[in-house]
Amino acid sequence: MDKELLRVYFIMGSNNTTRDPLTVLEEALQGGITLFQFREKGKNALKGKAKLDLAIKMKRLCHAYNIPFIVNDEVDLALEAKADGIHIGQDDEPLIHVKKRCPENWIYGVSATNELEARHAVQDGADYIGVGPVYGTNTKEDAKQPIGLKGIAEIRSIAGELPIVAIGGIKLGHVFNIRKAGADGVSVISGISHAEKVRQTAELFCNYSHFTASYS
Ligand code: 3NM
Repeated sequence: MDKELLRVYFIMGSNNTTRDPLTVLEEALQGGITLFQFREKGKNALKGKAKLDLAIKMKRLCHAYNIPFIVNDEVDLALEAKADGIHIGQDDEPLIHVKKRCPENWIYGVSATNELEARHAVQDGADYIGVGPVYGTNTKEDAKQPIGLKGIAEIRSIAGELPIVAIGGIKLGHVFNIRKAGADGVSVISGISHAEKVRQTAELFCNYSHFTASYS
């Protein structure tokens, strides 16, 4: 995959905002996010048809802005919504199984917290690795201990040419150091979905991430 897609990877479910999630997503798209992941999990998460309907609406919106639509964890939902890819965690169905029942041209992402998990992700043929949590986060209930910038650098050295994206507690002020530590971009939930001005915040994330890339 083109690592530029990871520059600002926005993730959201309906419970990551108190506003209309489609409006929030559209504002983030207007701000220039480069990839989107639908992650409908946790308290008050939608289920069944309501979840699929939202996924399809979000996919259409992403496609109107030429941005790929990725689904978190749920392979069947991703297939039904005709997503562009899937992101799987360490506790989900293994990537090699998932790949057997999904289109070859999809984007396949895998989470890794340490070098061993990253090594497996590379061996199993991930297109990118989501590395984290870099900082503390309140968004993911079962988040592991933060791995910091050192953790990014360690996984960068394992990943070789494979694109990596940092996740967990990322705010605007972190972007420079995260990119310098070797990540190709930042994955953000609350830093964008809870922002007072979503479009402008997404735009700043894009500018910061772009600036660091050209600076290094
Ligand atoms: N995965 P926020 S941390 C979804 O470490 C997710 O794999 C993580 O949300 C991991 O940007 C996380 O609001 C939550 O901190 C990210």
